[in-house]
Amino acid sequence: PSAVKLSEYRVPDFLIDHVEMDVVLDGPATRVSARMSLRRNLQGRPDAPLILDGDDLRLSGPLEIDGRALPLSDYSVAAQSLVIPAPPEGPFELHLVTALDPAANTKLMGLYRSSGTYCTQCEAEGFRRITYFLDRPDVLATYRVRIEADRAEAPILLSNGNPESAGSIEGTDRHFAVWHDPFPKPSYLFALVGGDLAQLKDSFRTMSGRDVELGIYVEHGKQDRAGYAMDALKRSMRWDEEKFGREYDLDVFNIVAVSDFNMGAMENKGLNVFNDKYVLASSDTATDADYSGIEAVIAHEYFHNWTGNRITCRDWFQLCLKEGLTVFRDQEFTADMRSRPVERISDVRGLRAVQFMEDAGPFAHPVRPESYREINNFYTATVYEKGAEVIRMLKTLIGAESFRKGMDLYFERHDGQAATIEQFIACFSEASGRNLDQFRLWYSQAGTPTVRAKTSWDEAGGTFTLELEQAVPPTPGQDTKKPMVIPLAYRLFGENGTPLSVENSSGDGELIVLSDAHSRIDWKGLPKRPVLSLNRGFSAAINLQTDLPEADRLFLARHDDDAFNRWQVLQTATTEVLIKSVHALRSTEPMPDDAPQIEAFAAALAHTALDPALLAQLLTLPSEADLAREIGRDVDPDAIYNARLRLKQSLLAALEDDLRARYEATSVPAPYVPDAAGAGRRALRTVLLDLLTARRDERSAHIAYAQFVSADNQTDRIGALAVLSQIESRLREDALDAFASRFAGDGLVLDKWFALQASIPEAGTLERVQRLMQHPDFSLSNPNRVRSLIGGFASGNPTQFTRPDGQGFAFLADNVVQLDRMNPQVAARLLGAFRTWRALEPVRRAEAEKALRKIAESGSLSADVNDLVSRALT
Ligand code: B3K
Ligand code: ZN
Repeated sequence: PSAVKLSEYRVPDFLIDHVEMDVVLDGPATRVSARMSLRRNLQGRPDAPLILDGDDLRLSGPLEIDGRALPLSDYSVAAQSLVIPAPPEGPFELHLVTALDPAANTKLMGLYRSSGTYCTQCEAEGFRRITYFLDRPDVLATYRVRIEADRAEAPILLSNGNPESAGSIEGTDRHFAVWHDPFPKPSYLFALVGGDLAQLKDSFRTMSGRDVELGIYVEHGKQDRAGYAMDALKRSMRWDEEKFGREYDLDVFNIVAVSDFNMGAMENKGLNVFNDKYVLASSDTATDADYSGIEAVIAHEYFHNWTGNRITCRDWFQLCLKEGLTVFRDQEFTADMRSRPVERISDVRGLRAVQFMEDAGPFAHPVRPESYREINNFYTATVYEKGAEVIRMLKTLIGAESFRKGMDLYFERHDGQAATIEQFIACFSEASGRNLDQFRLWYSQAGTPTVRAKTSWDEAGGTFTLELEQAVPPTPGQDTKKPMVIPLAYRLFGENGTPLSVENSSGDGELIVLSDAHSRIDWKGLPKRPVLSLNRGFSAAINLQTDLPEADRLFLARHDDDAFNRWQVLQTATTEVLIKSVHALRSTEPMPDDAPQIEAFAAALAHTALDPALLAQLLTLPSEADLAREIGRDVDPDAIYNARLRLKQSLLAALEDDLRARYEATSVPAPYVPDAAGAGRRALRTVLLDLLTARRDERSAHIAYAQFVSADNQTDRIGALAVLSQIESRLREDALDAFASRFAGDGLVLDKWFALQASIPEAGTLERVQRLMQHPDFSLSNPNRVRSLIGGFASGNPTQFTRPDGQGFAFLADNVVQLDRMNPQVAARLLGAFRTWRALEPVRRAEAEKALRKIAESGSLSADVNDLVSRALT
């Protein structure tokens, strides 16, 4: 397919104001009748034909315009469109009927069936798989939807908006329901559900006193696992009122959980459809991470009601307008619900592990891309997570008050519209009185900026100087870059850790705004050389290189009042030691001295007042992916793995007593509560268990096994099993078997079991994964199973996926090709594992390339896979 370009955007030639749909759910004989009120767009091309999008559709019966059948000669149907060359000049009603077989829809886009339930997914271009339409986000229509189905098979019938009527169809076993959505919306927000589901009910009174009925629909027997999601929903609704002044606008808000879903969830107006992974939780089946994932995704989809639905995107290039902003909002929500510093650390860890990687490889693209071949491939960490960082930087730059004013202006000015990034940014420059032209480079320039910071001290003049230098690396299609606007929050500390309040030469309070390639900042009149804490809270999404002397680092690790930077200082030091070890392991250089790391960890352990969640973060070594990214080229995943293990072993040798004492202190029996405090304690427990078992011997296996068998909740159980699965032993296999029989038939829980086994860093793992693909609870047609087992291997097992014999790559390649015939989106997602293949050492790199070429040559690929493979290879 040819590329779609932002520069070629044209307003639609026609508009659709209203749609009346009649959907008859009837297995392979399902029919969709659509009556659309169309009119020419006066801003469009005056003589343009009407071209409706369609994908894989079958028309049933003749087309009608204003109630009259259209002669066959007056329209034509092609693979992806329906063209009416000369439609009426004035407004008219077009009626057409399409015939669908939802059960045969394995792409899970459009109308499909998940465990028998009829459901839809329309973003980005799925509505065109239901009916012919102007399937683009800048065509906004109101919808009335009548759904009809067998009452026994589908007692629940849902669509967007408010329920209008319902009833039986006399003389049959069938019934119907009519839904009306008064808010004009683009087709990607359309949704419909029909099935036999259990309902959890609740209600919410909005800030203006309206009562909203809330419903969460799940498979029968799982209602008791939906309570946390409902609680998270109500907290999200309240939070959006309090923090952004946004009130919910319909009489009902429904969520449906389905087990076959291509992504996490979907924000359809008034009817969110969710991957059941982000709804269902009980202490016995879900981990703390699952609970916080549910809280975040429920909030995210709910927040889309204003940022995405009431104000939507003009075109798909503006995707970050809704996604980056909504991720920012859900991150702020989590920070308010849980611990702000812990949320920040874990968000930054995620950003670096995925987005920084993406930005440094063949898939790098701007937050607002300029062209795409397949839009589904742009639901990326760059659009989402970097998109959120850009909003956060904007807020830091203009201040919280102007930021809120800008948001208010945005909601007021663009409500009901399909907007652009330019319009969004204009609200903030008006609200703050600041020119944001240069800031907009964050949307158009790909690549993670590097900032080098050099400090100096002039004793005689009492002047402390900071020299900054920024550079943005070249990325595909962008060789040279301009300097960006980089907001660096900072603080200077005097002796004993007291913050100094001295104006810097650029005068911006405790904020340096770097906007040139080079810049120099002076602080004058200081009695002593201060210690600088820079990029506090990760105020700018950059790679920061500082020349901090060892003494300053130790000082900051102890005294910095920014918890993020306290964590960062230790991470940076640990990363440096680990990289030295990697080099030593691959050469004859001596191993580095890890005494300073041991000392820092000992100090953290001794700090009893520290929040356990924060301590868990401090004690977690940089990941293998983090180290690979820092090393950047000629990466040897085995050496990275061994360097980390070696450091864990030295920490254990030096600190065993402290680690054990602390571990035992976390084991206090307490009833499971999925709150931040409990989660922090359990996270710490598993991090300590991992260190305590670093010898990976039989005794280590016993320690982990003991936690596994005594666990009374899934977090402790899976934490123990994750640690145990890294140790080759009989106990590991026993524990894995016990887990499998306990949760047999529960795919969602077994996903954790699949993923753990896929991540075992041993030569036998590939075979194990292949064997597991035959497991009765595994299925290639379920996206969650594929992601946990195949995705878990490709993205969660750096040493085995990149086996030097190339078999890991070849395995992925074969599965991508096979899956592509069934579900291109899921197949394409797996290719994300290749985002860093060029950084590998030559032997592995050659094998990765072979596998990519094999995919490329396998013929009849989907647009999704084709686009990624060709980008990976250029
Ligand atoms: N907007 C959806 C993602 C749709 C992905 C389409 N390939 C979920 C979300 O970001 O909230
Ligand atoms: Zn979203």
